Amino acid sequence: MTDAARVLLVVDMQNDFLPGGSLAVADGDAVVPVINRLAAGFQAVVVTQDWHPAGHISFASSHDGKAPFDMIDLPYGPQVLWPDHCVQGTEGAALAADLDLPHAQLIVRKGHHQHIDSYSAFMEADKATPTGLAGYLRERGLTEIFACGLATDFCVSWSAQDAAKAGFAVTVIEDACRAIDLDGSLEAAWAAMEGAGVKRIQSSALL
Ligand code: VGL
Ligand code: ZN
Repeated sequence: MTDAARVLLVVDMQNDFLPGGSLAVADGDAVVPVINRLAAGFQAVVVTQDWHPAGHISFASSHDGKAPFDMIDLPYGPQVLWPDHCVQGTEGAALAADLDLPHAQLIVRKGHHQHIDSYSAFMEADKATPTGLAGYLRERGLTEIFACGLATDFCVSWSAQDAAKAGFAVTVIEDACRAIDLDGSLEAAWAAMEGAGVKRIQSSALL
């Protein structure tokens, strides 16, 4: 595989997932300089943004009597309820100010349907509605995906698994990610990613 086939997929590096944000991932800001260094080595860089309408179905505040991190059943399956986060156009939804990716070519916004969540950058949580990212990457001949960002056990993991299912070669750069780790979700995510054929490396392998 040539370098021209490689793309760095930078997942959800947004203020609400950083310390001080509404759904802060512990130590999430620590990956910003790592991602900036990694991105310098990639011709192709694609960024994702979690991008929910106000009152989104994944917000605990949208469900009477529910609290953040409760689970509910939706028509497409079980859903974790989150604090309100990454509401379209808000400062919380903006990319981390210190992210230095001037050469990034595409920003994929996901989770924008009121009644469907989307951890994955490829397929919404109903497992039926594609985001369009697979087609974009295929048309550009970008077949080898290196994924990083937040959170390892939700949006990075679901994106990596869906990409592998769609036929891409996928590697997650572990130290360029941080996890939410809800009830063992990080360990479960690595097992699921391994099962899907996703590779796991450290950034030192690329830097
Ligand atoms: C994410 C929970 C809810 C993520 C997004 O980016 O991992 N997690 N929405
Ligand atoms: Zn979200």
